[in-house]
Parts: sequence; C-alpha cells; structure tokens
Amino acid sequence: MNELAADGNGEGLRVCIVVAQWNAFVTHKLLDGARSGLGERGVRAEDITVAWVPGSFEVPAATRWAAGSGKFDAVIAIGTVIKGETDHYEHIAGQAAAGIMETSQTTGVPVAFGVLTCDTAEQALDRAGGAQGNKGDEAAEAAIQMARLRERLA
Ligand code: DLZ
Repeated sequence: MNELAADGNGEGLRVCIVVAQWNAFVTHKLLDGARSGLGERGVRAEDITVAWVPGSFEVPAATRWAAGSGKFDAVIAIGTVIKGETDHYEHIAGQAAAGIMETSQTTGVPVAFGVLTCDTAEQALDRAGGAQGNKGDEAAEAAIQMARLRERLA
C-alpha cells in the first residue's frame, strides 16, 4: 500500500490570499490568521501576495486570476457573509463557494475556503480568532497540505 501522509511544510510555496473588504472587521482577522498560519508553517513573507476585492461575490473571479497566473502554488479565499445582515445571503454565499470550487477544479491549483457564512457577527468573530479558533489559519493549513499533495499526485 502507498500512503501519502498530510504534509504541512510550506517552505518554498508561493501563496495568494484573496480577501473581501465587506465585513472587514472580520476579514482582517481572518487574514491575520492566514498570514501567521502560513508563516508558522514555513511560507516566507515575500512569497505571500494579498489581493483585496470588494466583497465575497468577487472572490471567485480573483481566485481564478491568481490560480491561472502560474505564479502561485495555492490560493486562499477569505470573506464573511452574515445572514442577519443581508438579503443576498444565499446568492453571495452560494456563488462564492461554487466559484471557488470551480477555480480549483479548472486550474488544478488548490484554493482553500476561508469564507465564513454565519447567522450573526458574533458567530463570525468567534471563528476569526475567538472561541472557535481562526478559520484563516485552518485555510492556510489546508492550502499548504493540498499544494504538497498536488506535487506528489498531479
Ligand atoms: C452587497 C453585499 C451584501 C448585502 N452582503 C455582503 C456580505 O455579507 N458579505 C460580503 O462579502 N459581501 C456582501 N455584499 C457585497 C457583495 O459581495 C459584492 O461585493 C457586491 O454585490 C458588488 O458586486
């Protein structure tokens, strides 16, 4: 049996983080979590590019540009959609998730999903460095593991 264990070593990887400005009081914290998560796993600061977009609806297009550029080994998508504050919740959250998955599948470049979809701002903050940890850090870990797996499988 051959087994490819998860590899969380980010040394030498180039990563683009696409961040939505909407709900910036949350997305800034997710970005902090993603950057520190990449750094702790060996990704150099000069190999991290941060690209700001207006809102989560724009995140998929920017992930597609980054993933298709050939400049990055992985992309991290960050946004926050809060149900109680938008009538567009299903559209924005659904389109963001579908578009991000499509980017990953069409380009082959891993795109980690760091878009929060919560009922309240409090729930979002809990997941952005609060009681539930930081989903930005989790996305960083996923991005590195998938980039390493791609090197070995693709
Ligand atoms: C318009 C809008 C609304 C109502 N709510 C959110 C949200 O909760 N989270 C988010 O990231 N973006 C939101 N946006 C902005 C859209 O994502 C998008 O930027 C605009 O509709 C312009 O295309």
